[in-house]
Amino acid sequence: MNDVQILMPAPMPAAVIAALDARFTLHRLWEQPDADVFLAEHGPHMRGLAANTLAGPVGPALFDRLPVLEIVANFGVGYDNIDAGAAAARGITVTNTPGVLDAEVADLAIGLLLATIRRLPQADRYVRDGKWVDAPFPLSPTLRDRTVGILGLGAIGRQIARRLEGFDVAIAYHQRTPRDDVSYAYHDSPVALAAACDVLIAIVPGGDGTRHLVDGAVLAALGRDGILVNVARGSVVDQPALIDALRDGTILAAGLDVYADEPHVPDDLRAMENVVLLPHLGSASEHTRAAMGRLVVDNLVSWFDRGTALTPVPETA
Ligand code: A2R
Repeated sequence: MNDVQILMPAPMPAAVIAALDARFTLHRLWEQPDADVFLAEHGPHMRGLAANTLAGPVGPALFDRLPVLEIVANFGVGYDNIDAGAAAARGITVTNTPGVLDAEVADLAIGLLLATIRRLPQADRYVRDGKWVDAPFPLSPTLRDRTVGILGLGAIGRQIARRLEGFDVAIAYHQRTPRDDVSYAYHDSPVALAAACDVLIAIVPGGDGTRHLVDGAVLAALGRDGILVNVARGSVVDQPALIDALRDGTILAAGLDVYADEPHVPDDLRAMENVVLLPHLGSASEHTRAAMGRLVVDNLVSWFDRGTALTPVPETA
């Protein structure tokens, strides 16, 4: 099995590297003094690629340099970093890590919602800054009596909805196809959903199909008491429009885990008191990252042992 050459463009967890080292000949591109020179010499032998968002775009330009590539195993459920259509056209299978992170991201979404609405990070800063001895922290907005809209009731969206059921709030959703297995109110566009709710949680995939799905019109429909939580991808929200909406009171507040140009967060956002900003933590626990890593390894092992991938993305299934 060690004659199978696997390329890893950017670092992954040590356990993934160790497991791949044990089964394959793993090439760490980031350790090469000149990636171009390395790819020119060794690219033609790479049959597998272990990718993550740090790897940069995985598409035709890279595929051209890897002519016998059979599989791209992505570390993450979102694979907007990979041109899956181009992979499919070349017969390359792409896998992602669905299922193993749904609960973790849903937990994070609920935490971010509560942190945003009850202003928990601001309150923590208040205590640390010694202000409590002078005056109580100002009263916060509430989750009580709100309708929460979920944009994308997929695997993670449904886990968010299940958790929200315990909070006694009304739940609504939008995606392109209504589900027949839930009783939440369906709305046929993002604007219609935003108009019907006062919390909007975005949890759709990134990529061209969802670019700026949350734009100025959606934020206006969400309204002055509205709260946006984005745990999807930064590309899903028109970030300049969001900054305007937060600044001029079009919406009340936002909880953001993802941004247009990570890890760069605009100064405008960082200066605002009505936002809670996380550094893309969705699946970032030791437990869940380990599970994701095992699935990356298992996909590669299954492919090269049995010729089948465990979790191919729909475009290449
Ligand atoms: O639209 P549908 O019926 O295909 O439903 C999918 C929905 N969705 C969209 N909704 C509205 N407009 C769109 N253009 C659009 N494209 C997709 O997003 C589906 O219900 C949901 C995605 O669900 P899953 O494929 O199960 O993804 P999962 O595992 O929940 O993850 C969602 C994303 C990842 O791709 C990462 O970017 C992020 O959450 O962590």
